[in-house]
Amino acid sequence: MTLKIDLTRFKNLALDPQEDGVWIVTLDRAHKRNALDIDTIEELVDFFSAAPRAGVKAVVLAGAGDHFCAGLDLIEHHDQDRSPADFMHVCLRWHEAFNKMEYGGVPVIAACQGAVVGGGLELASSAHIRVMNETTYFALPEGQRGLFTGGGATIRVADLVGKDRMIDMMLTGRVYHGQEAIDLHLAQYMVEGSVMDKALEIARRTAENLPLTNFAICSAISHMQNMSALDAAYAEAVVAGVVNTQAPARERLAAFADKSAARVRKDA
Ligand code: 1HE
Repeated sequence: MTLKIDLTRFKNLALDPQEDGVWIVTLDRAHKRNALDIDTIEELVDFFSAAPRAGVKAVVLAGAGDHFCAGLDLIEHHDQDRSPADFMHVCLRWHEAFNKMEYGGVPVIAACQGAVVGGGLELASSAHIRVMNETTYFALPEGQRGLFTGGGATIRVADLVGKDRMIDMMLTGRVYHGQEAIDLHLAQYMVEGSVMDKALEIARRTAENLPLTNFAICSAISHMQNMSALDAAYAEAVVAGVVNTQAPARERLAAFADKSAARVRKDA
């Protein structure tokens, strides 16, 4: 069953489906540096809930303007003067959106320019691949704002950079950019120039894989990281049983056998 995504429902996200099944999803609040208000989070929940059943083969997630995302909408948070229970529920919606991204089975490539900070880094770290350039910088300014992370940084950012570095980022406001950010796994690709061009190139490449294979890569690995090694090995065998016997894989195996398939080369 293929869902249809109603483009007219989205106001804070600009959706741009390409012919090859890659969708460009842009946080479209440049005037607020793409800060995440509750409406944007709900649109992320809607889009990433539908994407795996709507034939979306890969997503490029970008921010309009010079910055990827300034994190929590601090003005909305201030104006709403939320109760602890209210903000807990806000955070649970963030988790809903970001878990749909990480566990949904559709490759998400974040095109990270400018500020990727606070909740913006929580969003980017829910993507499977992050591309950066010379303008990109990563930080967790929550500590300086009198706040704490609430969108999964204690899980995903700590996983990327290590608990000790995350604590330092939050205590001191330390900012990472350039090669150091790559070395810390905050991004996997550094480009000169357009992060969008590189993110699209990567998305198109991933979209050439079989959807069920991408589903396993962009869902099973994350799930298995949450399991004991014994359970993960069992789950891996089950997933491989399903994926590695899928009918379309037979064509690819036959192409390897008859030597028409590309070989793995060091300059590929
Ligand atoms: C915002 C936000 C925001 C900008 N919420 N409105 N996040 C932060 O602490 C980052 C806060 N933002 C910044 O440090 C800077 O704005 C930027 C480095 C991202 C960009 O600087 P700049 O000079 O290009 O823009 P600006 O002049 O600071 O802001 C332009 C407008 O965007 C301005 O609005 P205007 O109506 O006065 O024009 C800003 O108010 C608005 N803006 N960032 C609301 N974040 C689930 S818990 C997650 C915890 C967090 O994420 S804490 C947030 C951390």
